[in-house]
Amino acid sequence: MSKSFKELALTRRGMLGATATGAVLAGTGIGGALLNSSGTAARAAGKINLEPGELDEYYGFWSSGQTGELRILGFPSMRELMRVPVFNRCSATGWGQTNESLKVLTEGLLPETKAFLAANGKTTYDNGDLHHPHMSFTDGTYDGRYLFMNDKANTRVARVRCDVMKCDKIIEIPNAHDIHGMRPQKYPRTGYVFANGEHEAPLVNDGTILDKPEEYVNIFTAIDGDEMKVAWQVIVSGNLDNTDCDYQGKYAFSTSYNSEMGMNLAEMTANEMDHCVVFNIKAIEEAVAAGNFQELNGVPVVDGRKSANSQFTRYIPIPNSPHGCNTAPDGKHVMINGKLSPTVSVIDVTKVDALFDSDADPRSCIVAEPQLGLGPLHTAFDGQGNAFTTLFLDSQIVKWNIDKALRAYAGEDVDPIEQKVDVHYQPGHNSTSMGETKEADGKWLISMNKFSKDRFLNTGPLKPENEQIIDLSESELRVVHDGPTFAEPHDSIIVRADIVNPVDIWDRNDPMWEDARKQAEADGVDLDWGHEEIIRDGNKVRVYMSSVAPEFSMEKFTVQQGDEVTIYVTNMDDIDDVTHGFCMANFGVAMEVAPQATASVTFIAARPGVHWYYCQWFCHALHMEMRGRMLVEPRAS
Ligand code: RUQ
Ligand code: CUA
Repeated sequence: MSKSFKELALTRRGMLGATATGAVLAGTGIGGALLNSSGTAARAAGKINLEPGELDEYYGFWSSGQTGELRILGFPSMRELMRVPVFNRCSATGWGQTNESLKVLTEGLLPETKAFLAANGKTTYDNGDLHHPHMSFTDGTYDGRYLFMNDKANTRVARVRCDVMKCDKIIEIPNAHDIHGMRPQKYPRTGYVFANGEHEAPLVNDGTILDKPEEYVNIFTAIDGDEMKVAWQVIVSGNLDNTDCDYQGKYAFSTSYNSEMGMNLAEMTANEMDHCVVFNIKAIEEAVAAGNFQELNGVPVVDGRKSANSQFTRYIPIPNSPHGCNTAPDGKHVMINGKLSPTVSVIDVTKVDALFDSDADPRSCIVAEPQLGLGPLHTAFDGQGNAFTTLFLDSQIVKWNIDKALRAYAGEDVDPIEQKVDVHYQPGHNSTSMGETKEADGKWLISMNKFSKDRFLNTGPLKPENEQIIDLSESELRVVHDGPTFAEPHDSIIVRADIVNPVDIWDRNDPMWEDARKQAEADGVDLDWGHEEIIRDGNKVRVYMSSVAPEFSMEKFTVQQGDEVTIYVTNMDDIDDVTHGFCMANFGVAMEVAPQATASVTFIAARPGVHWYYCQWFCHALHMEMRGRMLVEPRAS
């Protein structure tokens, strides 16, 4: 199977010349025809090429894969608006270096991880693999409170506050390994964030059991999204890939490409059928409330393996190494994308009760299984009864009608496939505007293609990915925009702009700056304009200063070689967009200080001499003059 997977991709690649040329020609011709007098492409769904100063209709929240950050785009213009560092180290903002970010990055780590990092001379990981960003829900649609995202590389889940667009919590998930699929609960609200551990390992992974795969398990986790604490976990049979949940608050669903529990490719792809696990949320909650669980690393864990015969899970056989898991906005159907099978299996959630209540055949909840093409990975929706599935191997998006698929499965002679569109090339995820909510509006679709090959100027062996937009309001679907992106967005969500309302300046009392405020209070420092204080506390020195463009309140300060210096900068500007920075040259220290924030950074003043600090965010005509000196007195030896 693996061989043909590769061969198919190569064959497809060989055929691309003709396809690509055709698309380019079509693009020029039709695009030209669509230009209005001002040269702007006007479309029924809205405008892609905005006039200078025009705003987008949607926010796009983008993952960045192994870059580890969250990206904010304007959609459909695809203009990148912001990068929010999460699992990565960010040179511009000081994320991973400021005391505030280090707290977020370290406080949720498990004790053994802290010890492991310390042995490697670190306090935190500085990489991550962020695949799936999803917004919190209330009553089946986005509520603008939080964004949640996974880290496959280091088994974490993070939360970004939508009011300030900064990460405020990161937790490491105990017992599980390598969080991949992740979705927030849709109803009644988030609530839970469901997270799949993808890779198998012994339940207690302390080295006692090593090369005995028959004793490995996999873990499904429900996180309390308000508290950012693990609520409970379920041991499952097989591994876990992607997940989604229903619109009723009863079930979550996860795909498994390795029901075989294989450790190599041949073993993992041995069976024709793998499965989708259904999690019975109420049954699990009841068991946890009744104390029927085993506690492991402070977390209630229940056994949902096939052998446990519990009411916690059911296993629905699905062909063949399924990947994506997507609930339709109709509130009724969950699409399981077959990957090595050319099919998408459609689960009817109203038929899932019977699996638990009367032990019905697990496949009895499958109500359609259309053959769509090669390599179906993910499905998106227009809210009008149509589904759009990415075909990785065919390099296509297939539009198909859900109702027709149901009828075909019931025996009627009807073809559910409406259209296939070539994309360039090898799509993974796709997303539609508001498509994973009950408010799917059917306007736009983005295809997130893993390869761009010949679509952009050559950047050498490492090429960007290509994200292509399809205007769903056109009767004949075609690609209307190419967008290169850096490593490696997997997934995205497209959110109506009115749902997202960030603030312009920080609240001085924001929890993000709480530690700094408390320390200032303890030191008797009033964090107001003009404050400049140096508090000496043994070999610890705390330096407090404020900033108003284009000045720091302190033009110089003196410390001794070897002192542990903490710099607190309060940005007293309360004007929209006047962000300052603090960079201590040749100390590897830099941070962002946005309006009304009090950011802090700590370092050892191990170098004697004169050292300049400067504002590294352009803030004023006299920004270059916004600087000062740190004088480090040599220690008498
Ligand atoms: S996965 S290309 Cu990490 Cu979302 Cu499917
Ligand atoms: Cu302050 Cu530049």
